Amino acid sequence: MKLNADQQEALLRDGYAAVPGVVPAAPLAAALRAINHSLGQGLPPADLPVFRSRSFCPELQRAPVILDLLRATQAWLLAESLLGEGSIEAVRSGQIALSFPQTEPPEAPYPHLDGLHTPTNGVPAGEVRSFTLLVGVILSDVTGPGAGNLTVWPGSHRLYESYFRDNGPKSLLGGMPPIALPDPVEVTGSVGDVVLCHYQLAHAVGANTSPHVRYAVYFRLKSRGHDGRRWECLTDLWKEWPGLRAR
Ligand SMILES: O=C(O)CCC(=O)C(=O)O
Repeated sequence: MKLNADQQEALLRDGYAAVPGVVPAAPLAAALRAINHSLGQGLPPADLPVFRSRSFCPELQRAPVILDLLRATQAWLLAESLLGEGSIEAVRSGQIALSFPQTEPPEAPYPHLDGLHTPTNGVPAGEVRSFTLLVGVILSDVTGPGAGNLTVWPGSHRLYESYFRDNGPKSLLGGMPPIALPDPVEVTGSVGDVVLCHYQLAHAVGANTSPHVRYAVYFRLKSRGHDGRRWECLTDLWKEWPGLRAR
């Protein structure tokens, strides 16, 4: 399974591409069942800030029922078509990303790159835990805005690449590059769709003023040896993407 020409173009230009109908019904149902069972055990309110920034249902993050959404489906072949067959480090956990309906008025989302220290995300200060490709599996329909959508700033990956070329990649240790970004887009999709994002794409979770919980699972994939190349990748966006460079 490969991206079609439009999807490849979207990934290059915008930094993300949505691919419909990648994950079949059985693994989706198994994952949702496990997640909902876990939620039925109760959510300790004190843990919510960490759950939001790391993962809900932490006991499931390494469970086959979650990992199989990626490793036992075409999602893995899509990732290999981009990063190279046999070129992806083993993926040992997924992030169970839930967005519950809010009662307060929506606020504008704040763009971030993953792997920068925050008080709740477990990343130590002074480190950047980058990766290559974010694979999002949509577990509940997100058909319009305001439903806890993955929100992205299209093209921000290229703007940041220029910024890091001018200011040095380690400037990221000081926080998000202070540059103006284009308007954000709330990504929509249906159960079983996959969203592929370049690491360097600014993103956030959007407000959820819908009546429904938004369910998604995210996997953070590294090209083999990424940690040794992480700073170079910030100034050379497609260094670890032979499937896109070869087009
Ligand atoms: O929940 C989402 O859709 C986005 C989550 C996110 O921004 C993140 O985990 O870095």
